Amino acid sequence: MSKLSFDLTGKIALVTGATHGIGMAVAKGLAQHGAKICVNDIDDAKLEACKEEYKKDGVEVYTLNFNVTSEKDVDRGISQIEKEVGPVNILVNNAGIIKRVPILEMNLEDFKQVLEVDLVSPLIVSKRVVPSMIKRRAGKIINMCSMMSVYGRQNVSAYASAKGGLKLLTQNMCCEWAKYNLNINGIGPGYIATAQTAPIRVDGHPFNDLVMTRTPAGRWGEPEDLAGAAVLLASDAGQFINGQVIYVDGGILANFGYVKGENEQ
Ligand code: NAP
Ligand code: GCO
Repeated sequence: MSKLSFDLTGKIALVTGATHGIGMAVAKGLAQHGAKICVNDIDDAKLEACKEEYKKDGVEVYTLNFNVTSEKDVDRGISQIEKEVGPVNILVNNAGIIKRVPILEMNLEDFKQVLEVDLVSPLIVSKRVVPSMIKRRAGKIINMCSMMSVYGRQNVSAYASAKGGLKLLTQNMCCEWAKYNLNINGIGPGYIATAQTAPIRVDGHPFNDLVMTRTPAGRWGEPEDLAGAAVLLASDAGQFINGQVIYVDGGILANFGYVKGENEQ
């Protein structure tokens, strides 16, 4: 049996929205295995600041500003990467937003904005990158899904609708593009300690208590916990994984929940 290859040397990866958080950790993991990293954001200050963060781990990133919800901006951004770095071999659709509002209080514009960023933009960026991957008969797409690709919960209707849709979009991309030797998969993080969850992670917040009781591993995930799944899905070692979502959740999806104070027996 030939040696399993997790080597990404010579590969160009675009990780959207990776100036911090999960995207940065995933990008650093891909870089550790040899990939050249491209990072976009919509905030020039964050793009500038992230270079130093990446450099601390020896990673020289190529940064550029484009908005993943705009087809025109995405075309400009990908054309710039193709011209200045090379064709995208690995695309991680990581950029995302969340709005925590009860359905009856959420205005339509906010609902649509979440869908635009979390569901439509992975389609926009993938559609711009995939023709070149098809021509080269090689490419990896990783869509950043969520626990909310499987579960609902109060106040995140737009986000859950988007992430549930992203799971099925991932499966449909697989159905149409796997025959060209492309791998399209998702990662479903559990509850991860980033800026996005900071408001619900404060000590004593009921949601923090819920995560601690629902997560068998008994902790919030760290962004770095996601890098291994990304390297697997981006590498030849994951060549026959397609249309899947790998949940990196400390056991949440396996667990109905503990009764507080329950004895161990
Ligand atoms: P985060 O800290 O909010 O980072 C999201 C990134 O996306 C930011 O860099 C943001 O840029 C960027 N972004 C937002 N809108 C954009 C746009 N229109 N164009 C380009 N970039 C845009 O979130 P995170 O916690 O690292 O999460 C990253 C991904 O994992 C998201 O898709 C999220 O839904 C998903 N996820 C997170 C968790 C969790 O527990 N944290 C769990 C499951 C899934 P700015 O900072 O400039 O706005
Ligand atoms: C929330 C959290 C979650 C996480 C993640 C879980 O408010 O429910 O922010 O949605 O971000 O998606 O996988």
